[in-house]
Amino acid sequence: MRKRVLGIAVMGVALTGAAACGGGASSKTDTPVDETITIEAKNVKFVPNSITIPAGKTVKLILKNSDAGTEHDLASDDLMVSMTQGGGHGSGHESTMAGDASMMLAVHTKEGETNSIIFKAAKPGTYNIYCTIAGHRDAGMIGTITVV
Ligand SMILES: [Cu+2]
Repeated sequence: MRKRVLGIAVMGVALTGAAACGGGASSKTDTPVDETITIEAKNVKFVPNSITIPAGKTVKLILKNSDAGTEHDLASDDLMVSMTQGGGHGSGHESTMAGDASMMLAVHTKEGETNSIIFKAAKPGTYNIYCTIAGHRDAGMIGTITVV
């Protein structure tokens, strides 16, 4: 019984730590966010594999890689977004686009790590997402983001 409580507490700390570690020593954590969504990359699948976000609002998308031994990313060929924070290829190389550039949605995580991006999607619609790591898309690592 006590062990279970302790385990949950430790996990909470670990998650908080991972979320706080955005990759830069002085990463901006004060960006106002309208909605936060977490997608887990697990067993070469997105969980959930279908999300809905509000158009024109600031959305924080957290990609949590729970698979040992492989990196994952989440990318879209057709969802153009204004990136406020994050993106690029993980730790150290945060894109600092001012938010006026339209770029394709992409977030990358190494095994066991968590990364996030903050962005706005302007155009309502349903967009495909997938993992660009070789073989993962064919293995079913696909999904959709619906902007409403
Ligand atoms: Cu993958």
